[in-house]
Amino acid sequence: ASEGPGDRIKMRTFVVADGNHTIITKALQRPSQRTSDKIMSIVRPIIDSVRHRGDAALLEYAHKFEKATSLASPVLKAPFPKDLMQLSPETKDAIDVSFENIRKFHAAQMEPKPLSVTTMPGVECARMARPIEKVGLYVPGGTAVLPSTALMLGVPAMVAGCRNIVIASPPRADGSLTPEIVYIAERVGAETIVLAGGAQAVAALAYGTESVSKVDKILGPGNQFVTAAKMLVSNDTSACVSIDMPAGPSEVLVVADETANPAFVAADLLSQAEHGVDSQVVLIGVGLGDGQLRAIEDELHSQASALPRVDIVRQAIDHSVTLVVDGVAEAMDLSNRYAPEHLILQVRDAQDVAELVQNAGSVFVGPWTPESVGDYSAGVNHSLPTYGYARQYSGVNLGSYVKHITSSNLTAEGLRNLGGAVMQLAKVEELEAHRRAVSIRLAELDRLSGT
Ligand code: HSO
Ligand code: ZN
Repeated sequence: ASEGPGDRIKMRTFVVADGNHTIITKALQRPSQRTSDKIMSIVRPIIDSVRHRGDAALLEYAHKFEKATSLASPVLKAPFPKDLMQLSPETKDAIDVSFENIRKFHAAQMEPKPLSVTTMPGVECARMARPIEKVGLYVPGGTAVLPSTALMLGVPAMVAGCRNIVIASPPRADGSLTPEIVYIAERVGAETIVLAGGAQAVAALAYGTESVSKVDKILGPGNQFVTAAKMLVSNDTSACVSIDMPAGPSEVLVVADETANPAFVAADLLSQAEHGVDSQVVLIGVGLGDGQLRAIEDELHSQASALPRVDIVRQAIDHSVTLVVDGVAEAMDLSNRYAPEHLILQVRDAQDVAELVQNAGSVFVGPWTPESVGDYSAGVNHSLPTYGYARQYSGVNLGSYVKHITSSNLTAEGLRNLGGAVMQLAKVEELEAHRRAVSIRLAELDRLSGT
């Protein structure tokens, strides 16, 4: 039954030692996601109409979905007008500090020089990184404006040296865009801002329009329509576009022992819960007794009740859980199984415990590291794998904006050393032209050396 305002905001609690194993496995399952046929069938015609009617379709959708009926053009071209980026000095400073930290951390991920290995005498294999030329960055609107996402996607694109950066973000109902996003777009050197959201924005990035350049890769989080559209365009070979990763609702897992401050634990859980009704938050208490659990519960309720977004928080907390385990190893085992987007460690010797992490998007270590620092300003990226994809995906990083090209360079000696193996394998595969490309050269070498 759904609770009314005033009811206690509380997570369900299970003690793992009580043998609730099926309950616990179930509790750690994400709510099933709907990338259903229904969503696909809404998204497909939108993509088609942007693909075929370009800017006109984009504009119609902005009028229809964002109610931005006064919007006259769906794109802004650089240089962006200064009056669209009016910020308070405090906000500008905060963006500048964050920008610099994100820039530093991602610049450090740059490969200093091409990798080169001599695999055999005369056989040199090399690998070099090159920026993806054109990237499309989706910055969501919706229940919260997220200029921080423009930083997290735009700064690494700039550092990697991407030549064309196109930012897409839904306009507000008055047709304008959050000035923070315009300011960040200018600082990262974006060429265009597309005033569009949802599947229509993704389609414009994937296929291009009269005024939007078609991009090579689309990055950024979004709702189910954005996710569905990213999946569809990345499966269309005629678009020849890739995407960053599958996206799902945001989540956090906090591991806390008796050294943790209950108010901090509650605050961290709530900072993730306020993102959306489908956010999931998990607390794993290590050896916590009833008194300590109660202290966290009390904090959770009282802090949540005072939040402007309490209604969203209440629904997110409704499907979230607390698990109580005996030891930190067991806690990390559960955490690795869940593979959280964000993992917060509020335990004794947190830095040592961090060594036990196998699956997580980003880890926040110790009592003075709330997730918020990574969401905005520390330097790490906040575009991270959700929904258990931290098992196989990395969060957005410099590597997300580059591809690697390999090269081989053989000397005559190298070809003499390697030719036999190549010719033999070509023979096995019955690919005679492959074999001859080697034998013809070896014959020439023999001729030159007069043997
Ligand atoms: N925690 C979110 C990112 C974000 N938080 C943006 C605040 N603004 C998903 O990683
Ligand atoms: Zn956040």
